[in-house]
Amino acid sequence: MNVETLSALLRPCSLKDRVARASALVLDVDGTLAETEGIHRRAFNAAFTEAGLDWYWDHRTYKKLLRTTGGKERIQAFGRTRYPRVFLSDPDVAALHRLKTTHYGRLIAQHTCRLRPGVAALIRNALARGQTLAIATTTTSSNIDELLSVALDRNWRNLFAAVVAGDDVAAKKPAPDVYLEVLARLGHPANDCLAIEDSANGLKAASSAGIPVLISRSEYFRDDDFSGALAVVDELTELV
Ligand code: XBP
Ligand code: MG
Repeated sequence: MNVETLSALLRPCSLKDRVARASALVLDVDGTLAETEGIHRRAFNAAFTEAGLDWYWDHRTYKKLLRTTGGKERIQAFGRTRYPRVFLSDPDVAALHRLKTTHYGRLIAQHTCRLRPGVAALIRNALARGQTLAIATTTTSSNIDELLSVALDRNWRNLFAAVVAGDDVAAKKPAPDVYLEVLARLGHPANDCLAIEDSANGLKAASSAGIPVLISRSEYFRDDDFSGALAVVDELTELV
């Protein structure tokens, strides 16, 4: 047996062990649990139309805009660069974002967005092993509920010891705030936990909080720089 074959055989096993040994798994939502960013994009566009704006974010534009985490911040960043003479106040942005959030809920309900392969098994196995589960996400709290009550379980909240969303903290990813808040609520040492993320911003956020990170590559962030991650996989099926 050559070295490549041997390491290919060992790698998935040691990764699975690494997942099983963590005291807590801290999960990102968008891109990691489900491919939701395309639905976020459609919800933003529906909100722009409803508000009478002629803005439209195509796939390419949205990919660039995703560098700015958080929907309100993304709207503000787009407005500033594309329409510097138009002043969008914080209340204007908040109102537009509320429209977006309503459209997102409607679209998620309509399309019954599925969990990505391996996610349900990862959650099931973790609970069976007695591991703690938590969520650290940038998205709006109600979006987690819209998604997981349909895609996971109506009582999904009971499965997670801590759920921290973007507006619960002062600064969104890549700042470590959501992860630091999860650690504070769980009381686990950072190094005993494992974060599962799909973006470089998420990797930076969790790493800055001292949590080792596994990356599950997603549609919008496939080509991000993931150096510093424990491992990068295409699907969580590789870890269960
Ligand atoms: C997800 C995001 C979110 C969503 C939109 O990042 O950046 O902003 O795109 O959600 P991550 P809101 O997966 O790293 O947490 O519009 O509700 O802010
Ligand atoms: Mg993500």
